[in-house]
Amino acid sequence: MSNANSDLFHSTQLGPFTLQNRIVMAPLTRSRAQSGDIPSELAPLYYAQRASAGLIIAEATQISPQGKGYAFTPGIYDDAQVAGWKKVTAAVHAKGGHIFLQLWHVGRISHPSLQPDGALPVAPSAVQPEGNAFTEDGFQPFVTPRALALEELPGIVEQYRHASLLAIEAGFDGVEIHAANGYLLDQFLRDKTNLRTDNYGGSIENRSRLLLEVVEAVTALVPSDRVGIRLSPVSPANDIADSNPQALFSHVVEQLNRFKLAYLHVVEGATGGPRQVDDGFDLQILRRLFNGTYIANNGYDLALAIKARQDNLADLIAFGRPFIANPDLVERLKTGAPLNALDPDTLYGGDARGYTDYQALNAA
Ligand code: 8OZ
Repeated sequence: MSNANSDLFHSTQLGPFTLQNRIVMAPLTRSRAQSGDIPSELAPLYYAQRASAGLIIAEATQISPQGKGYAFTPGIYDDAQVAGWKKVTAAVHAKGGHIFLQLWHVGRISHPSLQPDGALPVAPSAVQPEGNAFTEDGFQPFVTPRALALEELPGIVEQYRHASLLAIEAGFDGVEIHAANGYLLDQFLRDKTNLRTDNYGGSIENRSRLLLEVVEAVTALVPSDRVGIRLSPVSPANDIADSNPQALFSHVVEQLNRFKLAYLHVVEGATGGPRQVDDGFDLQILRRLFNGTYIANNGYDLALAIKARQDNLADLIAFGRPFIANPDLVERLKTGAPLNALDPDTLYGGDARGYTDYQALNAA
């Protein structure tokens, strides 16, 4: 069977959208935003070059100044950022693509130099992560975050609500709530990072509460078939862990079913690393529990993606790094053409090099 016969390359429905194919461009941090956390002038071109993806999930974007944890990432909390994103969504739509925005609060994965007034990053509990923050002055060790007071949690939910409002104003087709990779919502979920003794800590129900409140607030504004969520149940990314991820994430997914979301997007394995998961954790249980579209991500290549569709292990497949180096990734996979190699030195920061200058086959 030729690649093109795989239904990976056939159009499919996602909520109100007819996607051109089942291939998703995963959210990818590129750290090229302008001052004011405004998307790069080159971002409209970068995303438009990749608009043959069935769905683009634009890079993680901070929902507030407090939600920022890396140098040069874009925001979605003020009008200048909305104006910048409008150019991106218009460019993608002009090419017939669909684009969601990933809503991001990093929690403790930040540094005072990236925070308003040099404040401490916030988190469910004052637990210092191992590792370093990517700041404007290079890598600096993470600090012990400040535990959020109970009274502050409605303000966190409000940040997500406001950001989703602005995302729709900016022309995005929908939003993805980033609850993966050890950022704020994941920090609340896990018992390694959430030591709270109020209604937001302790039991699995309590640790899931903030996430579900965020989903409720976002879906009160954005039709739920335009809202997705990303989870990374077994990833150790950003020093995260839980004593019983299967029970935790089964509960989360069962609760998410109430909202009839557009999709569940799962980082399978260690983010950007091995796909093998801890013994005893079965991600397919989450797929079966979820009543909706399941997007699989992490280390997929063409063969694995075709197999995942044949065996019905996923509805859509998200590719990350291959999309950076191959703006026409869909065409290349469909025809079996070789892929451009990724230049690791231009992943984060910098200019057009390694951003908008990767060639498509027909442009070479
Ligand atoms: C790589 C570098 C910076 C940020 C994530 C948003 O892990 C990220 C990220 C990944 O989800």
